[in-house]
Amino acid sequence: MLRAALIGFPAVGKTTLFRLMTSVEEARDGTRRAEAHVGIAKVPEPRLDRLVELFRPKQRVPATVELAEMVGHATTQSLVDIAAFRDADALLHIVRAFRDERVPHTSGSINPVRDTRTMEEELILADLGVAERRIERLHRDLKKHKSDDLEAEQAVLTKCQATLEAGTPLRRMALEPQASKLLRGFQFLSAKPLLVINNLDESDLPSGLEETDPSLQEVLREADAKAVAVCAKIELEIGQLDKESAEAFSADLGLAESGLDRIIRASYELLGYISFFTVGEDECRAWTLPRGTVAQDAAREIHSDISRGFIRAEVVAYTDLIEHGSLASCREHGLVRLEGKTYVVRDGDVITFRFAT
Ligand SMILES: Nc1nc2c(ncn2[C@@H]2O[C@H](COP(=O)(O)OP(=O)(O)O)[C@@H](O)[C@H]2O)c(=O)[nH]1
Ligand SMILES: [Mg+2]
Repeated sequence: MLRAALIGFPAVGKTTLFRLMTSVEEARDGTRRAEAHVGIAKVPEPRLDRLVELFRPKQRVPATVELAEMVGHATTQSLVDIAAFRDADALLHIVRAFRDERVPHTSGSINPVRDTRTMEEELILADLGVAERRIERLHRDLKKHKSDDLEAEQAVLTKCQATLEAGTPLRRMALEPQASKLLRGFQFLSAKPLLVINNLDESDLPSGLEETDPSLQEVLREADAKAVAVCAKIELEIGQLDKESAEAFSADLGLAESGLDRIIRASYELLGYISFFTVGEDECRAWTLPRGTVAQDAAREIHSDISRGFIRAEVVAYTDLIEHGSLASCREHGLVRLEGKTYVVRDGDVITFRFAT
């Protein structure tokens, strides 16, 4: 499951978006609960709807995304301290472009470019603190006894330190696989993929959804980040309408898809995530994977037993299945492939796992 952290300065629309996107709220982080809301969002997936039409299962189970929101007096340091943020696969930084004078702006003016920069600087500073503390520690330990492993760690961290001191986020650093593995445990914030969510003013619709301000684009390029625009206030209004009125209102505003859909789709693109499906009379279900995942690891998403006892995967492409209308017909046409443990799962694969228990 993809885990994302919603971060941002106060009163930019984090809670509004969190409520729009999540259905359940879970308590995590025990005592620190007051600093992080954690909820689950369903991933919009039109292909799953088509499969449900075909199989008429008892249950339709979408893939889910876990969202953690910074609340109350959370600071950048909280991002380091709270597991729900530190362990996130991606950071979603909400910046305020809406002008509403009734909502006070903490830094006095509306400036998404400045806010994007400032947050990036804070992430870099938080990482620099982590790197410096570890380097000091390594320095002391290495004086006591030599160790190749610790020296290798020191070398990589010193490179990170120089990068951060130059004001560059770690996500821009080209790393050998060995080095990235070494760094994984640190969960550096500026190394995480970053999606900037521009919370637009109503009056910016619909053109603001497609066009990113050139100076923001420049900052995004420097940060190696992506952006997506939404208007939380309008989404909230749409959410209160019945289905028909919601569709008419959205069409009037030129909104082809909901803000939730835009954000999740952009996150998937940013992270290079793909969907695969399992189908049957009981349930049709969508699953999420990082691109490049092999069949045996995909099986683990479903159950560790399936991965352990993996025999083979029977795979048919979504488009073939829709075209032929049933798995039996796909089999007759030789469209169901038998794949082994190391098969790299593709976006849209419909998979039946065969396993021994
Ligand atoms: N006009 C306008 N107000 C918004 C929008 N998004 C959020 N707000 C308002 O801004 C205030 C702060 O929003 P909230 O979601 O609590 O921000 P947070 O502090 O980042 O969690 C609330 O009064 C919201 O109703 C928006 O897109 N347009
Ligand atoms: Mg809030």
